[in-house]
Amino acid sequence: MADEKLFSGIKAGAIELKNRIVMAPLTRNRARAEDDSVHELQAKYYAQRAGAGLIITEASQISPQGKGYAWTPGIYSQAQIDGWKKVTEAVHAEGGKIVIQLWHVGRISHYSLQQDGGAPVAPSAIGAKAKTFDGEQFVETSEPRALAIEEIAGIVADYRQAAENAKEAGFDGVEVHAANGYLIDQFLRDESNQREDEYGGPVENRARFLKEVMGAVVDVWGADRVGVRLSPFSDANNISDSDPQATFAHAIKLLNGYGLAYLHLVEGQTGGPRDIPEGGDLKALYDLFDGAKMGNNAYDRDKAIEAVDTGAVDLVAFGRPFISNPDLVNRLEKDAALNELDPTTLYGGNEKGYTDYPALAEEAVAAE
Ligand code: 8OZ
Repeated sequence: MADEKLFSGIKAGAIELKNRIVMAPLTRNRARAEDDSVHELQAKYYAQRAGAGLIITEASQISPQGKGYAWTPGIYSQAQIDGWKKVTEAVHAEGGKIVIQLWHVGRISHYSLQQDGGAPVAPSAIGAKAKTFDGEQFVETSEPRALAIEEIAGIVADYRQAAENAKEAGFDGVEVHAANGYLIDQFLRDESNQREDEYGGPVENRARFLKEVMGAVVDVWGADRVGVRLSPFSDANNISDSDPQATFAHAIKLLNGYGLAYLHLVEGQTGGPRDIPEGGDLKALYDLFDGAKMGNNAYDRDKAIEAVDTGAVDLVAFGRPFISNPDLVNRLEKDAALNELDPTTLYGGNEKGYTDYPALAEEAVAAE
């Protein structure tokens, strides 16, 4: 048994983790096409990965309007709640912990994915130069319309209801997805948010939507079962800000006031280089937060052990390694080899490249 701190237990708020290795949220586009619900296939996939100290589910839309890609799951209908119940029960039966990532894509959507075929919504009517997948092909995201101020409370109410639904589905908590150029990130940044009301302008205003969403979700769960994900230095989905250090310092100071379970940061470019731009200081941002810090992006075993040992972070989220290694924690503990990822089965499809990656023991048996 490896005795590095990475493999030791920790409490993130009220959530007790058996180790500090987290399964990052990973979009896999295998929900049922007819109702965006998960089912036995996802229950098996997540249960296989219950060795993680914590699983964060794939991003899950809080409403039909919050959807931006084909076959991503929702958490707003009874069928979706019932599907997620299968997942949480399967993960708990294997001794794991699981939170659901609450998602609204904002402008990263396409007419064809919106319930009424209408425009996706955003803080301002400014399109992203980004692509989405509509079920047949990759398409340019559609021009969004600016949300009327009266509509914003309705979206906050959707977050509240989704948080309630997550409770009914048996999760251990929720993570608010405020990263990667989706709706909350669009409000935070001064390129995508050019509103002239109290949700736009100075950072205090741009962070108002985040604050209202956090308030609603914390109301449902208690702060110690709520985490949040930010990607301060990522330009994922064509997002940008004139001063990300100042924007995210403000956001994190605000978040720190709640006593959340954890702060989850994408370190550098989402799914890309870990580089931080000129004027950016990740440590300074982490230092503004008193609770558990979770780091993500291109960690390997050595880097994760070191980051936890030095106290740079308390938890490390692994993404792609968890796709191809259901028993990733066991493999990291043993310093065993990792399975290669098949990039052709990441998004969409069935059990191939999803629930058929072998664990170590199975591999040994298969090799005999
Ligand atoms: C990959 C493909 C589609 C969506 C994110 C939810 O970047 C996503 C996502 C990732 O946060």
